[in-house]
Amino acid sequence: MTLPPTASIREQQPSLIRNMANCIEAVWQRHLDLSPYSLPDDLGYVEGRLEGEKLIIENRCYQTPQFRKLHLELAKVGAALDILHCVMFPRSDYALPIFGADLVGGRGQISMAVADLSPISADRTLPAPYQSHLNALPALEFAQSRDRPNWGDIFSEYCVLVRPGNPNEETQFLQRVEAFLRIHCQQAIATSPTSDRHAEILAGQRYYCTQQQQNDKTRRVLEKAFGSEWAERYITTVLFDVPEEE
Ligand code: BLA
Repeated sequence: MTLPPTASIREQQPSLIRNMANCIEAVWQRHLDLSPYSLPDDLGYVEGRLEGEKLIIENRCYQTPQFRKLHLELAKVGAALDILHCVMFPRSDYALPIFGADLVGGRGQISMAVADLSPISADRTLPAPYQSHLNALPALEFAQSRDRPNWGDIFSEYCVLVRPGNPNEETQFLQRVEAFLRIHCQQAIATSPTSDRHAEILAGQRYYCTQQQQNDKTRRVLEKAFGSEWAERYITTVLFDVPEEE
């Protein structure tokens, strides 16, 4: 599948967000067999208003034989707030971790960058081949790490949660995301579907979504622009929809 031309708001976002969006789509396209995934009609492209500024949300979604949903979202609130959100949900017959990333910035500065391969197995560890590839990556150096929120027990020991302070730290973050994605796609295509772990996989994915839905910072932005009912629907159907039995 050929991806659509670059989305319009991407050009107006800080370089780390733009570069990361391009990187995510390039790795997906290089490694995976993408087909379209339809969001509810009214939720692909959304505009609202937040404190007098226009909030724009652009979503891109795909699926593949291994992934139920690949979601890349870019959002912008005037000049004040820029967001990249990305989650890769595996299908329930693939015992794969969940890749997730969130970048939040405003007025040229990224205040928070997080990326992880989060385990979903009952023992809450990553599959051994993931661990050996991740252990081989170079050590990271960031001046400002950020504390995990209380719902952040879903994240692995490899989670990067930082405030990047300069171009070198931005590059380190981007390179780590690229490594996560490369390892993840390579592992995913080398993995065979299982028939006996559906319940465990679904429970792990449900817990991941339940915890992410506790992030009040995301909810607050969406509630202020679109109201609480809309925010709840968006969080539970687009950002972190709990998977159904397949
Ligand atoms: C934090 N997410 C945030 C923040 C905002 C948003 C405003 C606070 C930034 C800061 O403290 O500097 C907002 N994020 C959004 C909005 C959307 C979004 C509005 O994606 C979508 C429309 N969040 C995710 C994913 C992860 C994630 C996939 O969506 C991780 C894999 C993590 N976001 C995450 C974490 C924080 C955060 C860990 C910090 C929370 C905290 O410090 O309390």
